[in-house]
Amino acid sequence: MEVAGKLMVSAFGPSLGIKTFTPHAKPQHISSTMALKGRVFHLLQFTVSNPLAAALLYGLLALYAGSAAALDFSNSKWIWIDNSENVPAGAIGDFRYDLTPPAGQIASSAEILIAADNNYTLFVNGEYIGSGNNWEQGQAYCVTLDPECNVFAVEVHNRIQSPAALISAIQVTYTDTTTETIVTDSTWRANGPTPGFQAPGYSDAGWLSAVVLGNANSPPWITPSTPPTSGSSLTISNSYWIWTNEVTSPTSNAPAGHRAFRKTINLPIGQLASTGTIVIDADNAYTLYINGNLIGSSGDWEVAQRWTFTLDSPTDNIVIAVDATNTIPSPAGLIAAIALDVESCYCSTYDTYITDSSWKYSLTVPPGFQQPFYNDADWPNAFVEGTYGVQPWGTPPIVNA
Ligand SMILES: [Ca+2]
Ligand SMILES: [Ca+2]
Repeated sequence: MEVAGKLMVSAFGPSLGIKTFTPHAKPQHISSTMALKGRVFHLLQFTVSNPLAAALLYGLLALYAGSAAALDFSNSKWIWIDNSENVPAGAIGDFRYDLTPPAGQIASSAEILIAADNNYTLFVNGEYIGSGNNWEQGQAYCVTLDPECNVFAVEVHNRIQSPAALISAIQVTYTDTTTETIVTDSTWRANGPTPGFQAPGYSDAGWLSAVVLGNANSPPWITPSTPPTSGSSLTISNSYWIWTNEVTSPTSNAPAGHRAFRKTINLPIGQLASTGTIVIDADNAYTLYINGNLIGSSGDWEVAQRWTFTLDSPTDNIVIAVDATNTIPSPAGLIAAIALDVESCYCSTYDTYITDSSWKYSLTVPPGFQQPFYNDADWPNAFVEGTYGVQPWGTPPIVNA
């Protein structure tokens, strides 16, 4: 018994810090000493009576170590630009984190988990990555990093006079497959609204340290949920209703007619996707295309549809195109969320995208607009009407199409 116990400690103690087993990820280091200590502590609780039991335990603990390695918010802090609990409506906080790899390490990719009170826009190395509007629901992104210099930049917008904050956990993977986890804390830099702050070359030397408002579960917040790990749980609860500049609010009347919307997703270098899931709803009707292929249509805004799709071949360029119709002068809107199965990537979660102001629209539906090569460079950005739940639409349920 004593021998088996010692075997486990000597086999697990060091090796837990070297390899974990995540189904969708390459072997990774666990860089968090706290997590490591936590696991070793658990390990010492076990006593075994024979080598077979020890072997079984070894397997179970290896699985445990793998599952516990999934990225979450548990070590992240809610941060803001000051310690105000009563942030004005419309206030903006800009945040930056400059990643300097340890000596001799070359950055490869990052899995980013993020949520904000209330709206965030995420940039990596100056490039728009994604946005969200629901502090209770985290979103995940997988990005390819520059070998040496990387800047994570987030703009957060407070909706009404209320607390405001950002929370994030970023797992950086280096080319030797070791990982490092960065969390929001006072090492992030913070400032008020700063045009161009997301550019890698911008100097934040004059910025202050971000102010830590509390742990992930500190009131008035709760720990944001982690995003779906499969398309079957994808929702639009984190998405925005969008339309054209013909509306000024979700309840204003838009003219009747067809409008075209497009969203181009360019996956970072080295990442490809060929399958995914989309949840979509439109007032009053939509016809959905992905990379030129007709996916489906619906004419009932009271129910959203979940479609799964498979592209002809893996690609790093995915274009969502929607012909959306308002049947009579009345409110009009389009809302969607897309989850892509990203391949050839260290990250183990889906990449998720939502309808937001990065979508483009046209007041006409030009022939071929659904093709990936169609040039929408002169199309304007969509008008954001509100979040899922806003009237007049409320919370349409999702059915599998
Ligand atoms: Ca708020
Ligand atoms: Ca309508």
